[in-house]
Amino acid sequence: MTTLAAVDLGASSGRVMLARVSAQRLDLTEVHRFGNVPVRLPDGLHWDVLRLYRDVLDGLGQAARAITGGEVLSSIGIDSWAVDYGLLDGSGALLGNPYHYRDGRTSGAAAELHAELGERELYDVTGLQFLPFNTIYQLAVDPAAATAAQALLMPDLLTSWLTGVRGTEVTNASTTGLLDVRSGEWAAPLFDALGLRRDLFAPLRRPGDVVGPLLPDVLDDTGLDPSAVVTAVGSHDTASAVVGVPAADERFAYISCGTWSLVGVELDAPVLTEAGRAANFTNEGGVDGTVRYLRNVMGLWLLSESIATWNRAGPPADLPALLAAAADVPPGGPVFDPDDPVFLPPGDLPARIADVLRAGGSRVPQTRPELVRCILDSLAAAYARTVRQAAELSGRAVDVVHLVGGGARNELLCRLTADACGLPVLAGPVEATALGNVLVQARAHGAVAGDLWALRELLRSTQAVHRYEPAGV
Ligand code: ADP
Ligand code: LRH
Repeated sequence: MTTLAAVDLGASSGRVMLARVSAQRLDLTEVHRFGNVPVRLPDGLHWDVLRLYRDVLDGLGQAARAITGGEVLSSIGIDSWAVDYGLLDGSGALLGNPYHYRDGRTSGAAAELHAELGERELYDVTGLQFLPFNTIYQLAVDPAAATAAQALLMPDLLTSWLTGVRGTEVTNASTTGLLDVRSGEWAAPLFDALGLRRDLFAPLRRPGDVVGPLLPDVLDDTGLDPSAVVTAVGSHDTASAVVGVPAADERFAYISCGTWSLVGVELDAPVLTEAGRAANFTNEGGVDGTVRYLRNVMGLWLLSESIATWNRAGPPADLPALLAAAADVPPGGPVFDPDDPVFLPPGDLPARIADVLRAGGSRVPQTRPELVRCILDSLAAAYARTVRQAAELSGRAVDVVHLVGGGARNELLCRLTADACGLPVLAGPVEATALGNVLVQARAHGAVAGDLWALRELLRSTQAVHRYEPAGV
């Protein structure tokens, strides 16, 4: 049995999980969970990266204390949300607080870059969907980028603080808009066009590569044994989440359902058609050279930011109670397009949803449960549309939809999704990302063997899923 730790940083919360893995066993225990609360400064919206690092160290300390007897922690893997980065100066010091992808400074950046480089041409090189906050657009408006010694994506930044080793894990690099989708290497001409050094990002590394041991200060801080190493995983959380999908064969679609909902299929090779580009489908790099052909759907952000809005005005809203009341709202209510970019920035989402509904001539929900139901109906419709498009655009037949992440706790959403898709929804694991993270480490350290299907077989024999049949089938 091998003991491993997964650090999984989502946009709304982070966790450090302890895993015990063998060929027949996969146990996951949460040792530390913490909020990920961004901070608005006069110059924009930032991640509280030092707070996050403090929580990572505290979580690893908890992991060290949770290990008993002769057990040793072999390895640690870190994943986080994509696209964001920290800049370092020549001495390795962080140049300012990393920006949050929801910060508004990139508005207009894409249009300017597209006028210069061409939107189709960019897609043809990178295969990446257009999101206004892709790293390439952030770097284009970042005055420090041209002079910085190095840029590190968020999981790579935390990895470098733990180990002193700098690298860029390739699944996350594929979300920057600066990686060539065919070669899997950095697209040097794009760096040149942006006036960036070609070696701005540290060299690429792959999931399963051993990064190195922990620095002495980290050992002091956490009480971990010096034999522990950090191992690269699918450091883009969605790459790890898709490893953690307990699919039986390739005829599946996934909804990685958290702050965002990432909806698509897993392929062996990118699809770079004009139809796919026009539908804003992306080809993100997965573990073992797989491709995640998917589209971002705005996700449970719509719900969490609505609740945050209500909480600013009164006593805290209770999510399970709201969902129970939303289940009693009759079907057939109003729906809106969750992917309207107006919903991206933080702030009063109920007001923006009402504006969008009004503008489309739809009835505006009058109560909180009605609004929650409207959000969930709209998400389920968007999931169904996107699953259908993913299958059509890729030619991949889909028999089942796996819904993983925090959204798998939302029974109403799972039921509505099964009904809208007309397909069974298999919900869970909730912690698919942490499971995908530990499985890649476990394989790298010899605790399990085989391809992604062998890893998923272990998931299928150890993790509970809940099946939702579509109504009327
Ligand atoms: P991320 O990794 O992006 O931070 P998670 O996968 O942790 O997101 O999912 C967070 C979401 O899970 C929340 O926004 C919430 O909608 C949903 N969630 C969490 N707990 C529950 C619950 N008990 N019931 C229903 N939904 C839940
Ligand atoms: C989900 C996610 C998603 C990205 C977004 C920035 O957490 O990594 O895959 O598009 O965050």
